[in-house]
Amino acid sequence: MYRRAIVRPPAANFAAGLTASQLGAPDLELARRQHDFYCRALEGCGLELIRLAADPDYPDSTFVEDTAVLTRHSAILARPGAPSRRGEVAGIRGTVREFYDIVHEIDVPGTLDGGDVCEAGSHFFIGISHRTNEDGAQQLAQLLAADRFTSSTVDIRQNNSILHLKSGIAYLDRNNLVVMEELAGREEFSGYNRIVVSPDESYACNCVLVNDRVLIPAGFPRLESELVRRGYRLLSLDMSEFRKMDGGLSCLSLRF
Ligand code: CIR
Repeated sequence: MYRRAIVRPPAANFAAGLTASQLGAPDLELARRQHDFYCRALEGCGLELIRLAADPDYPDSTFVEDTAVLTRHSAILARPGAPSRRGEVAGIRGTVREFYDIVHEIDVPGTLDGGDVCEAGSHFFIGISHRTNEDGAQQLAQLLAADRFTSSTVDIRQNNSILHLKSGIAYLDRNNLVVMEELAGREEFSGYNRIVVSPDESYACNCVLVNDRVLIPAGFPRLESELVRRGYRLLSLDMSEFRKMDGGLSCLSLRF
């Protein structure tokens, strides 16, 4: 069960963030409204929100998930692979320390984005991407091992359609893994009940189980019906403006 989540609304210069999506510029007002709905959905799932102030020094800082990995034992502050995002970690360190006694940090030369880290019960998948390097993944794996978590890496550097590992997979519960078609055949995922998502719905792979609900981006009816068929209760959220900035649903919060 999650009790809390850290969120940060988009800043006025949100549109100046990194993106390769070619979906056009985001509408700031709409992004703010979508963020409000997202926050209300988390509260509706029983979470207390820790709301950070918008930070115009970092236009991508609304994607708080990339700055840390929070487990039930400790917090690991990430070291984002994009130089323009590295300073975001300083903006979350104090908040993380308020809630965690044990706070580790990924060090040079490691890079790690939280969006590349997928918790699946007591196992963690760590994506090696254009943001997370092998050194960062190794550092995280060692920190997790000290807390008796297992982990394995998944190299997604050849999968150009996704930015982070969690753009293409989501672990729900009961061994159920939502996975984009392109990654579904990977040996790493063979032991899971794979819910395979077709390419036209692959943005919805980035969904997240928050207590008794699955939060899912709106507009992906086949994945929705498949999840409902498997007994999940859904909350669908319009994510259009975050998608324009390559952001998935999970990256708007750090849940713990
Ligand atoms: C970036 O390129 O870093 C941001 N514009 C989007 C980050 C999205 N984060 C995520 O999927 N975990």
